[in-house]
Amino acid sequence: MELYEFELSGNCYKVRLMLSLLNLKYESRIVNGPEKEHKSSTFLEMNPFGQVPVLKDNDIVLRDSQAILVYLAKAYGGNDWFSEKPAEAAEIISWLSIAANEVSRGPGALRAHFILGRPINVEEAKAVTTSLLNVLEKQLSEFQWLATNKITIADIAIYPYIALSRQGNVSLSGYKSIREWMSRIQNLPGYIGMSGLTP
Ligand SMILES: N[C@@H](CCC(=O)N[C@@H](CS)C(=O)NCC(=O)O)C(=O)O
Repeated sequence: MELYEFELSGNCYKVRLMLSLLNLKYESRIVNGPEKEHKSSTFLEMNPFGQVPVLKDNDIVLRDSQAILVYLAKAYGGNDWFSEKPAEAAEIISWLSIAANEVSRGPGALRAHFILGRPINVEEAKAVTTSLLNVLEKQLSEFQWLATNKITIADIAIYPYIALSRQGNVSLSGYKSIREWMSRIQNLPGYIGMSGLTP
């Protein structure tokens, strides 16, 4: 497998983490962001949206970190990480949607603003973040994992930008259950981190 990625992207880290938890070998292809390699015609053939991550598995080319998690779980995760039960599958997918929406518009946007200087509406991103963290805290004070009674790709989809939230000037000090959930993830066999993560 080949992973086209930016080193500092939380969405790319999400895929690296999943590959590592599944003990899968892959080659990292670092895409040259400053030179806009992700907007080149060769790259746009793999992902017309011009974004990383992209995962190639032989002749299968996949874009979008959430979709890649689904693929890895189904292709290589056995019966772990996803669920065939309709209600559980829907619950997992609802968290994948939250990863692409609230997580991205909240802690993801704040991090991009404070470390990369991306212009955003800071007040709006902070409000999205606070309401997201409150929902996560409540869920995780009642359950060990987000979607089912064991870890799934829902947890892996949400984890990176929550664990990186300190880089967006977001404090998790008032969120005990979220911090305990993060440490459960950090203790998984095969876990890998990235720079900037809250220990
Ligand atoms: N929904 C996509 C979002 C991907 C995304 O936003 N990628 C960013 C890096 S984290 C990117 O490639 N940005 C460059 C651009 O949009 O031009 C996913 O989850 O993979």
